[in-house]
Amino acid sequence: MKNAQNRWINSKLSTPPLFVNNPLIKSFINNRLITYIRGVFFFSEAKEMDCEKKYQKKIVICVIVLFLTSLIPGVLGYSFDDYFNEEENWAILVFGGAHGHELRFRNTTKHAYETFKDLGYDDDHIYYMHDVDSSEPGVDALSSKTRVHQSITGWMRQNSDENDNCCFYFIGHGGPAFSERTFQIGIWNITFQGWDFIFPEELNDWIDTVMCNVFTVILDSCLSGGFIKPLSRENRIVITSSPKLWDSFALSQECAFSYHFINKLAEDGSYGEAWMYADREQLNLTNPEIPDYPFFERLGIILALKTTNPQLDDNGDGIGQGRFCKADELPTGGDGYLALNTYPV
Ligand SMILES: [Ca+2]
Ligand SMILES: [Ca+2]
Ligand SMILES: [Ca+2]
Repeated sequence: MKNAQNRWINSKLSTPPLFVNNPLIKSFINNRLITYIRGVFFFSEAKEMDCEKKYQKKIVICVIVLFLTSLIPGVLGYSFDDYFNEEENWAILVFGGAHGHELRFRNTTKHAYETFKDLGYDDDHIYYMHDVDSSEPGVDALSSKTRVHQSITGWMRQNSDENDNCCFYFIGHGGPAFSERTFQIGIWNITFQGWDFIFPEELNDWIDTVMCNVFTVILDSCLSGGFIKPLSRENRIVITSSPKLWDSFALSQECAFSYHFINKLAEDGSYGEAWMYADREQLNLTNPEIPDYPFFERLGIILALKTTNPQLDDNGDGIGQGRFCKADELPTGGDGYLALNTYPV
């Protein structure tokens, strides 16, 4: 059963058929086909009604004019998509791997998956990658850099079109990539028993291949703010649990940022509302959520959580918003308008 599922997944990840991306065919389908069909029906109805020759002539002229104007993009505004193209939502969830904190990462990714399901996503609209356990409910594949790459440039690119919304949600470790002079997120590759790293520029290149309405990237990892500048684009929301030079922290059972963020999404919050909620709730931390460590360790965690600083950019200028030790309200600094109005469903 699992092998059959894997074969199906592999087929989901294959390159899209040529016609999907052929601009000429897409343009014909989107802009012209409906017009031609309407013209032909119009003409055949007139013939059936057996109207006078002079009217038939006028109808032929009308159909020709209709045909010619339909060649000018956007003039008639009747689009195949307007009638038949659903607005769909696609999500990729990645549990990048644990190095310690396994339970928290695992719980967080599961929490995200179950919330997306409760919100109405079916398994055909979620691609869920897990670091070591492919038997977890809903898991499509074990995480690897290749899988992440293929899930975006294959599965998501093949499925999404211009009126759909996409989300890439990463939960795991992040840090500096000194040799590349940038930042990275880590993907544990169980086959090779080692870490793969994804850099912001390549993640951006992969996401750029996806056609959609709004693309939301959520990164819950240390130093994830380092991804904001390279990922920033128009119609793209970039949400990170921390700025580029600060860590992200965990509660007793889950990653702190995502725990609150996902809880707000579950209450039908938008991505922007969920970001504000997570920012505020981390500052309002209550003791039962803190791991049951000795006093000074607990104190350290409380201080760490109170200095968390989630970031958000959605206006494409490469600059994220979010202040240390302060609950931020959106919109601010030009960001937040898109995120406040974009929902997972
Ligand atoms: Ca669509
Ligand atoms: Ca910005
Ligand atoms: Ca803040």
